[in-house]
Amino acid sequence: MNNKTLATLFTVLCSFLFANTFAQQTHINVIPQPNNIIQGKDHFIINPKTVITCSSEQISKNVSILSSSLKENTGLELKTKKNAGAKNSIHLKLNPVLKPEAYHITIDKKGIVCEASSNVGMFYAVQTLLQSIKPTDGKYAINCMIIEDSPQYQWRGFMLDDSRHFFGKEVVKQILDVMAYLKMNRFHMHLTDENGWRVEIKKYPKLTEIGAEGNWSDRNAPRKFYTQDDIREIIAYAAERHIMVIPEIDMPGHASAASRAYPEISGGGTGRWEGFTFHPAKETTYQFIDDVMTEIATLFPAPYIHIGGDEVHYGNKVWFTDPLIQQFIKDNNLKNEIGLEHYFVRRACDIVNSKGKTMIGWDEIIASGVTPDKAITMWWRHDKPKQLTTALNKGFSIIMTPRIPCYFDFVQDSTQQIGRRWGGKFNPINEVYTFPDDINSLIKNNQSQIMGMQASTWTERIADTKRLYYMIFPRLAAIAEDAWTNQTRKDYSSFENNIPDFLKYLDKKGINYFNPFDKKTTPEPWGPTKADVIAEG
Ligand code: TNX
Repeated sequence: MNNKTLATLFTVLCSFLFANTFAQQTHINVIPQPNNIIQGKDHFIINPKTVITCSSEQISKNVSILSSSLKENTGLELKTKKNAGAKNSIHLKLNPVLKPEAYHITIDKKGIVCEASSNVGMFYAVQTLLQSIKPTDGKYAINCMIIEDSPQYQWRGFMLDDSRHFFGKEVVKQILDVMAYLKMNRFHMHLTDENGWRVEIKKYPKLTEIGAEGNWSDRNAPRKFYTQDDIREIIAYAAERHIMVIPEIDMPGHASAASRAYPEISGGGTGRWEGFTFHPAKETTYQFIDDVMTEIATLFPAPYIHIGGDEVHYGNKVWFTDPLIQQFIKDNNLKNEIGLEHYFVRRACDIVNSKGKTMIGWDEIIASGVTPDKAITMWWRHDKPKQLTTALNKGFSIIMTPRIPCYFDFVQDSTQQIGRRWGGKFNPINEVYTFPDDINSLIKNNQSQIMGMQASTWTERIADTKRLYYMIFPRLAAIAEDAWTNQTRKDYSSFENNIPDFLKYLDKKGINYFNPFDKKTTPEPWGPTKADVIAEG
């Protein structure tokens, strides 16, 4: 046999083995499930002599993250060394070829090598590793394998409504910890709405002196809000975990708290929707929004500002009779009140763009005339799929957060009494995980426009932390895997097998949750007032 024949034989043999190994590709006990796993034989045991090594400054931050988390999880206190190539080591290696959020992990009998091109990629490698290291008979063994992973979507989000009830920065930090564990990377803060304006704006102190008073359960509750220092603290905490913080200042509707503080820019409203809108025909309103956006744009480094834009028709009755508004519609050829609403959104978009940011808005904004180069939309009205297809046809980038299955103010089990339902439907974890078929096929056919997925937690009926966590967990894990893992790699039964370890992690952190396997162990927390007991349609 000559060399050439040998080489050919070798290649054939390798590709056979390669194919075989791929055939064994399987799932591991990690959420979100990595996108590519090649299982090997044997295992590596981490012992007190194992060292952590890292050859590049660029990713070395992760050495202390890995060593302190390992100590916390396993009690093992591993030494760290600079040089690579040591036996019995966990080596963090810079691999400039990989995309920023991607990572590789190779585990063989001699040790572990994690590769990434950036701190974020290495952070995700560390998360995967930490979840994979589980004790068996008191030993920390990990199976030999190669993991090659990167996210399906760039937007893996969670939204918290801090307006209806305020939760504060310690709660936010706990949520950010769990998000990081699940490789989620977008935290959307819904900071203003009917019940409270929750972010300090220096130029308009009454927004928080008056507008931060009260909440959905109690109009007279003491004022609560984030100072600009608090926001900076949250942003820094999130950044360490590679999470971007996106602010939402809702307009022109859901503005009641701002109206209470500055009635002169209120667009009026009656009854339940008192002061619901900003006044759309006064230049002082647009000046106010410009000033607020200047502070928000400086405070939040994210390239996006969310302007809401939802449900204006709920509380804009006054627009139909206010002479100033009617005159404004005529003067600007806006046809009617809807034309005026669209005008408002376009101006808000111009203001946001003028601060160097891209606007995000709820799916109402796609009819306003804003364009996909200036704005992104969040599709939320699951009962209006046409909004999604129109947004797609218009070329918008879209973040998927349809009420069903992405709203976490909907109950997660038929036995639960407090929280929303829609025509009898609600959001159990398996449905958050699988997504409805029609949405899945739209996503599949429009991949390039789908930025990702987000769970949104509205808090009208969530008045305290215990209930908040009960609604968020463990469903957040399902959204995380929806957004990270390719559709072809998703498998509910394997995901379900991984939930118990996630629950243990939550237990360790003292975070409440609903246990889908044993409902009795986690009874539904009662709301502080009887008014919370609503299962609405
Ligand atoms: C709709 S989603 C809203 C919120 C409510 C939520 C309750 C959206 C853009 N607007 O104001 O809190 O439903 O599920």
